[in-house]
Amino acid sequence: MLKPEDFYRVLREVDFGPIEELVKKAVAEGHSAPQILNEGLIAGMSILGQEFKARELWVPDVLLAARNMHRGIEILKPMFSKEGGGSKGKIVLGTVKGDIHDIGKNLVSIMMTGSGLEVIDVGVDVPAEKFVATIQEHQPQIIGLSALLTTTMLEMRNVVEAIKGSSYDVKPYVIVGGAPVTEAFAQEIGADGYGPDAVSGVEVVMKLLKNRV
Ligand code: B1M
Repeated sequence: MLKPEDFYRVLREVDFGPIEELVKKAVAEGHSAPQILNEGLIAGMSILGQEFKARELWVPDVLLAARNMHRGIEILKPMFSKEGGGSKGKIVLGTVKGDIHDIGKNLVSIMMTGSGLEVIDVGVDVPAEKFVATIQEHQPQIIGLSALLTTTMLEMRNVVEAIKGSSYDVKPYVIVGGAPVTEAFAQEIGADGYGPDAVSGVEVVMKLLKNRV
């Protein structure tokens, strides 16, 4: 049984040593990568998020935790990336303008790569025009948007409108996700799909790709 408090504790450490040790110990004990991710790292980060909200922690604490979280995910990455072979489809993935949160987006990227998709990660704070420009540059079947703030999720509507209103003959599907995003919001802004978590994100993409064949 994994304890979120243990992960919370190592997420707050200055050095990588404790997080590496805890994640490796959980792997050695036979926990699966999704289990370590959800019941350990994300659950620990959730405690931290509550303290951040209550102003018991400050931005530098959270930045430190983000660094540790990325390190933990790096260790788990090979366990997710099991499938090889040709690409099943191409997705451009980014966090929308005004938003620099990237832990969730990076997880989505790992899960998608592990499922055989080619992922082009355009980073964080990405304006609508840049997403549109990727259509010509990369010809993706899907564009995936992530947002973590109730303010920046509104930018998703602009991106969807810019893509749907672009002059390209074949327009990519748009899928959205991130903590404040809901299915109802996705429908309201005209997105083609919504993923509440990284695994569902992959499922939605696979379903959409089947439609396009
Ligand atoms: Co920020 N932050 N933050 N933060 N931060 C939140 C989001 C917040 C909820 C904290 C809180 O108050 N409780 C709050 C938002 C409040 C709101 O809008 N309602 C908040 C705030 C206010 C802010 C600032 C404004 C703080 C400030 O400066 N005063 C500021 C904004 C900066 C900006 O973006 N312009 C800010 C800054 C930061 C840091 C830089 C310090 C850091 C980010 C570091 C980084 O990402 N590199 C940070 C962090 C770490 C958090 C919390 C603590 C953790 C977020 C996280 O990584 N969660 C967060 C509190 C919380 O969520 N508990 C908080 C783990 C991650 C795995 O989950 O990203 O939801 P998530 O991804 C999931 C799903 O959502 C889904 O799959 C993922 C895996 O299952 N998913 C998709 C995500 N994208 C998807 C896309 C898909 C499909 C699924 O398809 C394309």
